[in-house]
Parts: sequence; C-alpha cells; structure tokens
Amino acid sequence: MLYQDLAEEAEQILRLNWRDGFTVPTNKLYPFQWNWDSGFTCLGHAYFEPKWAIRELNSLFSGQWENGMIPHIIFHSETETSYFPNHDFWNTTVNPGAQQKPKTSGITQPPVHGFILEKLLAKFPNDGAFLAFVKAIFPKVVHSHRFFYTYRDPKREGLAFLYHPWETGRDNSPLWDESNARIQIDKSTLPAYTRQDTKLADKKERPTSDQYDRFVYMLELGKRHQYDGEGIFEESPVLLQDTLTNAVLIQSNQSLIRIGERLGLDTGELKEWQAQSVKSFREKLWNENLATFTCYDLRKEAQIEYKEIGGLTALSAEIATKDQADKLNDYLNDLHNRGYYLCPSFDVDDPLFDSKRYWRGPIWPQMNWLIYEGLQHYGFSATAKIVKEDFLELITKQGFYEYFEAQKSVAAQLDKGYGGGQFSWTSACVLDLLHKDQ
Ligand code: 9WN
Repeated sequence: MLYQDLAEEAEQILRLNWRDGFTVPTNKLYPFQWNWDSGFTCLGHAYFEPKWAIRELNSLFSGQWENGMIPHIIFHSETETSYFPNHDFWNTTVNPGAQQKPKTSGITQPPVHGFILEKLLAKFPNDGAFLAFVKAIFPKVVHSHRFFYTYRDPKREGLAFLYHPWETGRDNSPLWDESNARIQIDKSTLPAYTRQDTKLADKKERPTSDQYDRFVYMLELGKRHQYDGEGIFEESPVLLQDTLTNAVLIQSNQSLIRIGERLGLDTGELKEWQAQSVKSFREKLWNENLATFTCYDLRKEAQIEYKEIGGLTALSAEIATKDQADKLNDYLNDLHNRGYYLCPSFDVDDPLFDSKRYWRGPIWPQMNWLIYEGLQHYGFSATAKIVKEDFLELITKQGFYEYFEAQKSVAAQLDKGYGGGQFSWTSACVLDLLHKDQ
C-alpha cells in the first residue's frame, strides 16, 4: 500500500467515525467521546477539516465538571446502551458539580489537550476563528489542570495521583497488578453488571473478568466519595502517581505557558505548578537500576519497578536529562535489534509481558506518536525514524487497528491488528506522521 493510499484511508476512517460534533474512537466498541482519544483525533482533523478540531474540543469540554475535571467519557447519547459502564451506572448525580448535559463518567484521563492546542495553533497561527477559539478554551484547559493539582495532589508534591486504572489510559497494565490485588472483592456486594466489550472484540485481547470486577469495585469506591471527595485518598487501595499522566500534564502545562505568553493570557499559576511538577517528577520517578522513569505507588510508598511505555513519555515532555534520554534511546534500540516492533507497551523480558492482551505488551499508535515526538526533540532522529516506519509498516500490513503485536516473528503470521478496527487515533497519528519530513 502506498503512503498516499494510507493518508486517504486515514481520512475516510476519521470521516466515518465523525458524529456531527465529536469523534468516536471506533464505530461499535466505543460509541461515545473519549477524553484523550479526542485530543489525538484533532491532529487528524487538522489535515482535512480543521474546524472539526474546534468542534471536537468544544464537545469534550462541554462535559467539564465544576471542579475542572474532564471526564474520561462524554456520553453524548443517553439512549445508546452498547457500552458498559453506561452513564446510568456511573450515576454522577452524586456530585453536585458534575455536568449532567451531557452525561459523563466520573473519572478522568491523561490531559493531552494543552499540547494538542499548541500543535493546532502552530498550524493555523493567523486564523481568526482559531485564535478566538484558543482564547476561549484556554481558561477551561487551565481549570482541567487545576483539578489535578487541587483534588489529586493532597501532599502538594506537584504529582497527581489516579485511583482508577481506566484513568491511566493503560487499563490492565501489569503496573497496576499489585495495587489491584489489594482490592478485596466481595461478589455479594459488587453490583451485577454485563460486559459488552467481549461481544465485540476477542476476549484474549481484552482485560480479564477478574480485572473488570476490580474496575467496577473502584468505580463504586469513587461514587461513594462523590468522585472527588477526600475519602478517595484515604480509602483507595489503588493510588498511582503515573508517569504518563504526569508527563502529559507537564507537557501540556508547558504548551499552555507558551500559548499564554503569545496571546497575553495569565500563566502565573501554570508556571508555579510546572516548576514543582518537573522537579518532583525528576526526583521521585527516575529509577537508576532500571534506567527509566517509573510510576509510584502512593499506598505502598514505593516506586512500581517495571520498564514500560509510560516512562518513555518523559521524552516528549522534555523532562529527561541528556543522560537519561540516552538510556531510554538505548533501550528502544536494543528492542529493535532483538526483533521487536517499537514500542512495546510493557517490558518484553518480564514474565507478565503478554504480547496480545491490551496494555500488557502490544504496540499502541498514540504512544508511538508521543515517543516519536520525544525522540526527535532529543535529536535521536534515527530511532524516531524506526518508530515511525514500524508503525506505518504495521498499519500497511494489518490495518488501522487499536493496538498491534510487538514481536515481528509473531506479527508476520497475522493479517490484522488487535482490538477495534478503523480506529480514530490510529488514523490521526498516521496522518500526522505522514506529514513529517522524516
Ligand atoms: C475504558 C478508548 C479507550 C482509550 C483507553 C483504552 C480503552 C476503555 C475500555 O479505550 O479503554 O476507558 O473500555 O477498554 O485503554 O486508553 O482511551 O479508545
């Protein structure tokens, strides 16, 4: 398949998944608007319907809560019932400041929108409608960051915690296994529920039923505390200072600071948050033995000692020192030399690596996009080229899927990717990478 054909197919998919105001991640499996998906999707809109990017972000922010939180799902339809958990299961009316029109979930996801906004602004620097949009949404994006610093950082470290694995965007990563194991599941009190995802995607590529019980347990815990109460920090067995989320928060802070300075908007609070976050991220999350940044388990007060994809986002957020960046680059080159596509989502040498199952090993398109950006920033253009070419090779051979096999020898036996097909952020990242010079 030629790159021109890839670009055309990517645009077709984004048009197919457009719902007159927002984009679904994929047609059947995820029938609503997802938080960080919609940010990446705007990268694609920018190439053929730039106004859609404005509508996409406005739709997402129409779900913002009074506390600033952008929920991880915006249920633009109240009658669509093909996804679990639906808006009624979340029952966000427990929080008086929760947005009810549209209905939403009660947790959040990685805050990519600040840096996406900067990417869009760079493409349309003199477009009046676009500048007006950026000025109008700027305080809302800042408020969404304020949510993390106010409600998710009780010790005022500059590092936000997450309590639901869905918030990390890497739902069933082995990173969370130890925290999840602390949850005591009592089937007699866990509400009855029916999964919909395994009717639409291969069971072996999705989280297990035991993991889903834990997702539901944590949802109920959040609900008991109105989704933003102090009791979450006191009670939750899962308290994660996630690399990916905090790196993305830092990256977006920096973008908002630059946007604010250019447009004459207030950046005082952002600068304070940023100084503290960068310092804490560097001091608390680097692990010299593993030569990577690690997540931190706030309940256990210890680093979560695994090599995985989140640590690499310190590159796109420009947090890594030159020496740390060299080590991350070596790690990727080693994987490449050993016959893996870049970048597997979990340590391929760990017994918990599972090349098929969701966030326990496969390649994820939006992560490749972030890592490509980071590698370019540090001048590792040869590795960035591998990341891009691996990704485009997978798409060409296997289609625009949600995630992909990481082992080249196994991938060679497959004619399609994993999870949902005709995926939005996959298409958007393809379009954007195709437009990069190298
Ligand atoms: C739960 C939409 C989302 C992504 C997440 C990915 C997956 C949802 C699910 O799909 O999670 O949020 O039902 O499995 O893990 O990162 O935003 O694409």
